[in-house]
Amino acid sequence: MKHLSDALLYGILDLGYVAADDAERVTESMLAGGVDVLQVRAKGADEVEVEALANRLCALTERADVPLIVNDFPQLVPSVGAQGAHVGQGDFSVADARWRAGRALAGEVAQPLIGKSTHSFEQAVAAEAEGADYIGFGPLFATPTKPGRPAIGLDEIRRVHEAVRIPIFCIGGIKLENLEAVLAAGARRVVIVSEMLRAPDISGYARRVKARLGVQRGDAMR
Ligand code: TZP
Ligand code: MG
Repeated sequence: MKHLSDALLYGILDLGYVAADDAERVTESMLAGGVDVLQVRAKGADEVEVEALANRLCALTERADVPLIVNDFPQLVPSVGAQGAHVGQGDFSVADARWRAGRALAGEVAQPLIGKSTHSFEQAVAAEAEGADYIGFGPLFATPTKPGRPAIGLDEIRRVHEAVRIPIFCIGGIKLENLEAVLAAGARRVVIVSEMLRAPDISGYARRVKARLGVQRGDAMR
């Protein structure tokens, strides 16, 4: 399984943009384009629906060796065979999510990955202290994918990267047209939802973003 520390592009199969019966095709396209992590997100869907969807995607992510992350329902991690769960500020604590994600099949899901959404420098530092494996940091820009949440802008990205050691995935309104500005502000890893899912050529789109993020990483290592 690809390690999170190598992940640059985090994709989300979001039912707000993808019809459920198109989920496999879109997931395959994202994986073919080099998405390093795949989250399944279905706001408004109940646990049974999310489990069914995640089950369908698990075989695909396994074949691609990409971690599958379930949004909002850490308790589904063992039954689905996913690698982890993502929780928001108002959801479970990291410890609680980890317990739910790992308890049923503790032997098989030894180390579920737990990610947490953060919306400020303070929340980012707190999520690492709480034991999260990674954080989302945003929304950088206002976005219809997460309506009603104010944009936090680019100003804190560098400070968060200086203070937080776990992987930081910047998120929210990121597009090819602002990616340079996001990276120039100190970001290394990104989540892109709507622009990727709406792209006519999803794998080509992901490849373009990955190429740009990879160049950035190469620069950092020199
Ligand atoms: N959390 C913060 S912003 C966001 C989530 C799930 C949505 C990001 O979607 P998009 O379409 O890339 O702005
Ligand atoms: Mg949530």
